[in-house]
Amino acid sequence: MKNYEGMWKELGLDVELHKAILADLDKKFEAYVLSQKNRPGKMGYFDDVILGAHGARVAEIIDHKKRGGKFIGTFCIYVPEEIVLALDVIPVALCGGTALSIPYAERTFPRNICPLLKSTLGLSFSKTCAFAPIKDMAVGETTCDAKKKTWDFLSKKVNFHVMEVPQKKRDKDLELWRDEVVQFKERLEGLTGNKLDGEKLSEAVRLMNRKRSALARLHAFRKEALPPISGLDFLVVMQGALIDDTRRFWANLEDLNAELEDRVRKGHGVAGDRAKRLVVSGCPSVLGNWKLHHLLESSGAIVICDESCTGTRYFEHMVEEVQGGVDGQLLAIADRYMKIDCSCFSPNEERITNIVKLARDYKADGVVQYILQYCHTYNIEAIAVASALKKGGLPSLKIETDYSEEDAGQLRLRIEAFLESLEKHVKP
Ligand code: BJ8
Repeated sequence: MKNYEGMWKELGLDVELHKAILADLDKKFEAYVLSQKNRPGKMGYFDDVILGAHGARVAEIIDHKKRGGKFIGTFCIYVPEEIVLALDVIPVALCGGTALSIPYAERTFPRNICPLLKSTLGLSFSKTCAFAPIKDMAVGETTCDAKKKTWDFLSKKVNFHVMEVPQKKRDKDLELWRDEVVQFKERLEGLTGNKLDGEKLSEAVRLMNRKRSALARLHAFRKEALPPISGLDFLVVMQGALIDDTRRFWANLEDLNAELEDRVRKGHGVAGDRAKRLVVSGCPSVLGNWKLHHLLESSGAIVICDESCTGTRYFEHMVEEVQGGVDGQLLAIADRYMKIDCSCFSPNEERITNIVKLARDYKADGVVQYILQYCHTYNIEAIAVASALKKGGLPSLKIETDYSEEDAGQLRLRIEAFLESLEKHVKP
């Protein structure tokens, strides 16, 4: 693989620490992902996306900027990618999935905020995020208290835009969100110096809908009695979806889907038919975080559905293609993003109903609720989720953890006990 040390140095990174973090990620990727047996050949592209995230992708964005384009960092799937792409801006999710950067965040921020946020901040504070020095703007959103207050802090230091995501879904909340989407468009127009063009917006809507459909198709293959792809590999694809070039990603995903279709035709699965089928539901697992999926699948289960932002929440619901100009299309975009059922909404009945439905549709043996430590919204909502699952005759296990490996042994014991209990459970 090409050496990017010179580029990192020029970007002002702490090259030695950056190399240590990448070495740790590569080691985990090798041990958890690449070592899996029976992987689809077309996963090679997505492996490269992950392994090249801090090198090749950064170099590509620098080239884009040299040609006059802009680049923004995001932290959440509420940021409407259609508008970003239509203005020739590259979006990349900057959420951190490594434990190694966390101590650098804890020097300034409280320890009791979620590992995703601390990892993200730590990468930036320790000068080990190659995207940070090249971003023209960062876009945050008000989905949880930790994020909201963090954005206040960061807004004083870098060019930052905050989108207010409402906490309820009444008509007046939708109005507020629509307005937020328009303001975001205006902020991006200011950043790029370009007016949003109707044709380009329609093209971006079609492209993003194609990307979502291809991801939904990939996810649906996992309904098969013998799923042709592991949960870990699905996660790798999703992590790539948040950082890679949209068009290239989509084209490679179509190739992967064609391979999986062939596998299904030949009855070629990645796990035996005795493997327990699990839904993972809750917090996202971003690049660098393969912990839970690895623990589950190396304990003999197969993850057949991800109800998270690195899963269904990212690609559910299409944007309606609207004729007749930018304004109408912006409304349709806002309406689609408002359908995302993050636990920041209250009440959030649709998410709870959706989890039960997904578990049934995917013929799950059980559901694992994945809660990042100190993520209060998912953690508290987990009570209602568990009770709805129980009512539906679906066993569930809640796992609350961080990015460290310290609890891996204990988690494995709990997972094994859960899988054993599923052996005795009679499906309704
Ligand atoms: S839409 S899940 S990507 S906010 S895990 S930082 S919520 S304390 S990441 Fe998320 Fe958007 Fe919601 Fe999805 Fe806060 Fe929870 Fe941390 Fe989170």
